[in-house]
Amino acid sequence: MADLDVVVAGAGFAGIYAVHALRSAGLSVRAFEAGSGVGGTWFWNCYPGARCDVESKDYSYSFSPELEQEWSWSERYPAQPEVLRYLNHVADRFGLWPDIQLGTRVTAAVWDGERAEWLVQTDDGQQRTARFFVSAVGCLSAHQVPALPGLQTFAGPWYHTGQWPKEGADFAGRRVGLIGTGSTGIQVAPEIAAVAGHLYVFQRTANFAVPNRNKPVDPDWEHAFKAGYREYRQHARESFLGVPIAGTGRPALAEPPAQVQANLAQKWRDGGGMPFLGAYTDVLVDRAANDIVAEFMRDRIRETVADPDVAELLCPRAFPVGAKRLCQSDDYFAMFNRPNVTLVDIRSAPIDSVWPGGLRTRAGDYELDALVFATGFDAMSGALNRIDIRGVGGEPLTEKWAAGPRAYLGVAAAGFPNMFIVTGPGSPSVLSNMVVSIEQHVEWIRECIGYVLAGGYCAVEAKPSAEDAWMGHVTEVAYSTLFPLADSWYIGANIPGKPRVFTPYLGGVGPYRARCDAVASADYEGFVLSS
Ligand code: NA7
Repeated sequence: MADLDVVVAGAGFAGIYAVHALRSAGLSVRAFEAGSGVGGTWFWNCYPGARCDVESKDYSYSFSPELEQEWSWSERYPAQPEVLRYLNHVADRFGLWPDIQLGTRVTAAVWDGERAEWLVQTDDGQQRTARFFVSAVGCLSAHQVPALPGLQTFAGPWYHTGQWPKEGADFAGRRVGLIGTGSTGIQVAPEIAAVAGHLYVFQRTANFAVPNRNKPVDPDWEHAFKAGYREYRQHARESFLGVPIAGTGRPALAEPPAQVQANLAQKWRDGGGMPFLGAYTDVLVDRAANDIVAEFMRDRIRETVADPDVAELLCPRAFPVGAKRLCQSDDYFAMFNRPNVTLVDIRSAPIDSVWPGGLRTRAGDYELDALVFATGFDAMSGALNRIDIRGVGGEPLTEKWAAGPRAYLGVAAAGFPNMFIVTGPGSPSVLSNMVVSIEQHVEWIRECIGYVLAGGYCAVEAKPSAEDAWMGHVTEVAYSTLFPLADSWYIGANIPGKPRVFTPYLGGVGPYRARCDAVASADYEGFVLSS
């Protein structure tokens, strides 16, 4: 008999809720978390300026009406320390600590077909058996430092934003080089510029950013909003993105141009990426509509950045707006008006190497005291691939995923019985409000495990044919949009040598939930249940 019903890998938003939900269903559960605290992404990404780009009222658990009423967010968009406080509060409030082992990384998980259980190993030398293995390792946990020749010779400190030191980094008066201008680079840059002697931003690809218009949460507004929280949450679950959005519901191309400009200007004043992109129905599927929005955004850069050459270099042109994660910042572009900030184009003159005193590009040397990498993650599959996971017949997951990550409904991989992946490849995950998608997956997994146990089965496994059909559908939906036109981490393009497979499901959170529910109602159609 297995030691546990379920081992959970990770204790971020997904792992925390998995422990609570599975334990509440009467199962014995143990979560192993590599960090010395809970929080996952929100534990590791503690760089200055780290902030969620989904509003706090949306980016929070809905499973407990009491929690929802008790907790008060201080800002429209929560900063990293507040998200971390919230997750610690959840762990306290629901008494989860006894079932979460911190500072312990899952190193291997091997399926034993004879015993129908997983043998899970951790880096402290433990071996635990469990009937089910639930991955809650997150979509953006395997950080990526580019292999720059000479990095080890650099005389100063260097950091990756996804592994930021808890004690912080001191940039006061220093010459700092920042590589990466994605969501993270755009958040951290103004914070560094505010204290550094000089900040050099090394830009390979210019990026779009909308204003946050972040502000404190007004207590009267909060009180009124919370009165309708339950109904709001239901709308969120049924919505496309996991956040109810009031768009026009019309295509931009069908509207008079002046009206489109006025609407976009209003969304710009309101702030926020999802409402801005969601203003019109055709922005992410029709290049002509997308170009209108992209040009509107380039105009905002031109009117913000004083030096026209710098402004032009900051104008994104390499991909449709929204096809890479839309960044949010109130002060990134204006930062380039500071005398202590220089934008360096490493598209035309790429980085050659690092030398002890700084960075060498093909155009020349930059003297630097510190380096910051905001270069992103091996997304979607990276964190799971770093665990030695072996399914039926000892097949490694890395081998199964050699041509790209895949899973039936984005939650279960054929050949890996009794294993579930919260927000796995092929589910809405990163292209939705993660908390809504996490709750949906955890609850679906809880029901599935309940079904297996109640039916006296020993294993549930996705059929290869169901997985193939599902991933075919994921691809088909993705290629009906503009998303595949960008070299994004959604498609694995940010990792040299990674197969180009569009991984998140773009069919919408509400329809996806309905599909998962239909599969469950049809006695887990597409799965094999074995006795
Ligand atoms: P992203 O969005 O993957 O951005 C990484 C940035 O780093 C991006 O500007 C990259 O340029 C740049 N990059 C990556 N590798 C290199 C090398 N080798 N040389 C120069 N520049 C490089 O990561 P983030 O952390 O910003 O955001 C990840 C998600 O976290 C975000 O989408 C939110 O969902 C939260 P590129 O564009 O590839 O030319």
